[in-house]
Amino acid sequence: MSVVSYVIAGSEATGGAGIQADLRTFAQLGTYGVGTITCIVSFDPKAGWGHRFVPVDAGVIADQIEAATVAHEPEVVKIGMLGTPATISTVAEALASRTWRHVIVDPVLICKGQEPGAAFDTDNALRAEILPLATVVTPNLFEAATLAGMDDLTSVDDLAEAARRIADLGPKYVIVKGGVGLAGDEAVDVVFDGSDITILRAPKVGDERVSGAGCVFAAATTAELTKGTDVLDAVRAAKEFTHRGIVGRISSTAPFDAVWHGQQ
Ligand code: PXL
Repeated sequence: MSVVSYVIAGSEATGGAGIQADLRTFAQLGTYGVGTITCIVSFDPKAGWGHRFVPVDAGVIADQIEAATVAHEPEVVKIGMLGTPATISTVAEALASRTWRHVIVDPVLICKGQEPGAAFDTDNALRAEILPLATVVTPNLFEAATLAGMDDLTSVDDLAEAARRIADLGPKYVIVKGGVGLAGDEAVDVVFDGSDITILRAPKVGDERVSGAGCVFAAATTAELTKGTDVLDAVRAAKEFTHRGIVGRISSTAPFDAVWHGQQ
């Protein structure tokens, strides 16, 4: 079994989220991380830390995927931020041209600084072209509501309903993350495996969103699946790993802390 965890995602220049968090997570969990960059997000400290977003040329993305996949023949891939319909088509085509043991999709939909119209096209392209190729998808509350075509999700039953609807779009396993956005003392995740719902709970660590939590959760799931763990145990381990990183978070002059596990 390959020891390579492959990620196709965006760069987030403060290092808290995106491919930086993914590759760090792979290393922490003992897999060999290989990354392909789809876009570059550079928050702007001069303008309220808003997103500056630059897509990587589709041909350059295809070249990176060719180099990575021919060199390593990875079996497990995580898809993070894609950002444009052109990128989505390029990545979908590359994914479909190989067989994978697992394709983990973190459906990063919105990046402030993108045109709302463009984001709508991007959401639809992700739903139509990437989700059918996913074995595991990890939407947060907002992403789950958007993909499921539901209004606000406010209860565990709503999360379960969204998970069922998203499974109809193709992914075998859907994990809807309640996070800090769902009321209550616990961070609740709902896992749907195509027939059963499993509910995972952990105490919330404060009420602030911590940068990189979603990226690290999907990346940790990817690393565990690379090592041959089954999906439910991989998700449980990823939740525990992410929880520890939220507790150990690192601060910076940016207005949000980032997931960090301290010196190992
Ligand atoms: O956390 C979502 C995310 C993922 N990937 C990139 C990002 C962000 C959020 O800013 O910039 C590249």
